[in-house]
This record gives sequence, structure tokens and C-alpha cells, in this order.
Amino acid sequence: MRITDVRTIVTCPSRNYVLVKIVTSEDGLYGVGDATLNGRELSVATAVEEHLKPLLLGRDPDQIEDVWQMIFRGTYWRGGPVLMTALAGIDLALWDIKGKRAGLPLYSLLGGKTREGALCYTHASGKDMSEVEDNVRKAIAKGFRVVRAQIAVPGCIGTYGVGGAREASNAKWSDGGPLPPEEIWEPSPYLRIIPRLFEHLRTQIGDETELFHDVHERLSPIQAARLAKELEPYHILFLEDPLRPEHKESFRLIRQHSTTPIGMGELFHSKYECLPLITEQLIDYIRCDIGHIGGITEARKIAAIAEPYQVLTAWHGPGDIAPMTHAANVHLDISIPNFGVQEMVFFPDVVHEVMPGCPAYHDGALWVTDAPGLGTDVDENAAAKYPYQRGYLPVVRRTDGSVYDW
Ligand code: GCO
Ligand code: MG
Repeated sequence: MRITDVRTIVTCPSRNYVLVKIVTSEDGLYGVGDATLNGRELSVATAVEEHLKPLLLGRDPDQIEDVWQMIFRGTYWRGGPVLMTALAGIDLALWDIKGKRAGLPLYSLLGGKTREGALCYTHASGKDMSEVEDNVRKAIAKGFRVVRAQIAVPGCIGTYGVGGAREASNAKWSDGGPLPPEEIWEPSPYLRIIPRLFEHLRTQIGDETELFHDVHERLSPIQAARLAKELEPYHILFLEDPLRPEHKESFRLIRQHSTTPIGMGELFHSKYECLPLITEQLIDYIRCDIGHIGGITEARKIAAIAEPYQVLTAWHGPGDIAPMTHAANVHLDISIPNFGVQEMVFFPDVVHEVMPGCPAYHDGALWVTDAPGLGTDVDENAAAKYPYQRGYLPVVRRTDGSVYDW
């Protein structure tokens, strides 16, 4: 069996996705992976099409580890978001092929089920306490047992996780295309309102539902330590991504001050970045994006490294990665021993039309079928109806105009 074609499919059913379809010499046997990198999609599509496709044609698609090592180490300039997203797209497609060839769902190839369904969380946000509370209640009514809560920060324009980008300015280039929306954010009002939000939610909603919050890598070490400490009485599941990904040693400071569990990792690109946080037990949840760390091959190693340190997984699962990565998340979740929780989104119908087979939600969990491989696919004719549209993530500034982290 040989790889006979590698097709890069760029499509925009409501937002941009980059897919990698690897076709084999066996009749009708192909796999589809996701190589979407929000806001920089075409750089990944070019990497796959121009640089990686020639390396893949004629190779045996069964040798996933060898292909992975060849692409990761063979470049010399290894790692980074673009190349690791490209590698993830290829890796997922190869695992999809392996499963289809064996006639087995991916979770079976990964060792078989350790649980039925993957406990998952949804997002609840709002412009004030009562709106967030309403949205948490709506999530609970849908069966969610874990809910992420975000609130608009007073005096700031736009806030991560609260539809902030829509409020922020939406300037146009002279070519008519969009520019990144610009948001304003300040740490002091943020640090004041978040503990109040969780005090409100615990008082109004009680202790049963697991609640937590995404900092989105915006705090300094001592600010993060303060927030983690002040959130202690509300027993959140974890504080998500409190520090920038470059500052791994600073997690020690958070640990010195607080017993609030910590999750980290959606901006990591390899197992090496996870190592110190896991081996020093500085975090409780590792939440890499399978689509940005080179796929299932790397993710299962990260999970294995985390297991003896009692770090659980919480793989990133936003709307800007395609259903193939969501499926990979769930296949791993239900086959590893140290699964924690899974982020999910409800995709619009048009995404299901282009990419059928996304894991289904019911009873607070995500479920994959027994379809061979990932269980997901792409309808290339449907994809062609939705051409790429330029899009950017927001840029954040402080009130003095200086650039900050989104
Ligand atoms: C999350 C993430 C996302 C990212 C997004 C960027 O926890 O789901 O923080 O919302 O911001 O994936 O493209
Ligand atoms: Mg996040």
C-alpha cells in the first residue's frame, strides 16, 4: 500500500478549515485529517501542499511513527504552530487510514475503551453576573456537568470568551478584507470581577456543577497566584491557561500560593513543552490542542507521560478546529486511563454538511460511533461551495494603547 495523493482542502463553512486528504493505492481507501490554524490557515495549507506532500507520495501510510519522525526531525527547523499543525493534519489522516484498513474505530487501535463517552464542558458567558448565571443554568438544563464561565470586564472593550471581538472595532483594509478586531483589556478590573463572578455562581447555583474559568494566558505570575488563591473558596475544576506559554517556571509561584487546580497547554506545540509542568506536578490538567501538537501520535505520548504524575487530560476543543480533531480528542479520551474532561462546541449545520461524523453530544458527554478510523469525513463538493475568507483573531491593547496578549 502506498500514498498516491495528498489533497489540501481549504473551506469556509462559517469559518475557515484546512483539511488534509491522503489517498492510498488501495481502492477507495483514504484518510482525512484537520490542519486548521485559526488566523494563519494558508501558511499551513502551503506547508502541506508545497513542502510535505512531495515527502509523502509513494510512502507506506501504515508507518505512522516513521512518517511522523521524518517530518518532525527531517525539517531541522522543527516545531512551531505552522509545522506542527501541518503534521497533525497528516497524522490524523494516517490514523484514519489505519483504522479503516483494520475495520476498527480509532479508540480500539489505541487500546480499547476505558470508559463510555467523554465527560465534556460547554462555555457560559455574559455581560454581567445574571447573564452568566442564566447561561450556566441553560447549560445545566442541557445536561452539562462541567461549565466554563467568562464575564465581560467592566471598562474594557471586548473580553475574551464573551463575544468581545464583535464589540471591538472591525476596520477594513483598502482591499476590502477584514483586519483583526482590536479589544481593550486591563488586569485590575479583571482580577476584581472574576472572584466575584464565582462567588455569585456558587451562591446562586450551588456546589454540584463543576465550574471553571479560562484566563487565556493573560496574567503575570503574581497576578495568577492571586487569582488562584482568591478562587479557592469556590472549588473550581481548574484555572485554565493562567500564564503565557513561555513562562513554565512561573507556575511554581502559583503552586506556592494556592490549591486551585491548574490547567495549561493549548498554545504548546510538543511534548517537550509539557514536560516540566507535568514532571514537577505544577499542573493538574494538560490541555494541548491535538491539532497543533502533531496529532494523535504526540497526544498519546503526552497522555502517557502525564499518567504517573496524576495529571489528567483536557484536550482543547474549540470551534476553530475541524470535526476530525474533535473526533481524535474523543477517541483518545475514551481509551486512555487519565482522561479528565473534554471541551466541546456545537457546530452549525453547515459544518456538519461539509464534514460529517463529528462526535455527538448527549447526557453531558461526547460519543463517537464504531465507524472505522476517526469516523469523520469531508464532502469535497460541499467544501468547494464555501471558499476561504480572510479572517484574524483579535488584537488586544491596554488603555494606554500598548499591545497586550489576546
Ligand atoms: C479555548 C480557547 C479558544 C481559543 C481559540 C483561538 O479554551 O477554547 O482558548 O477559545 O481562543 O481556539 O483560535
Ligand atoms: Mg482556552
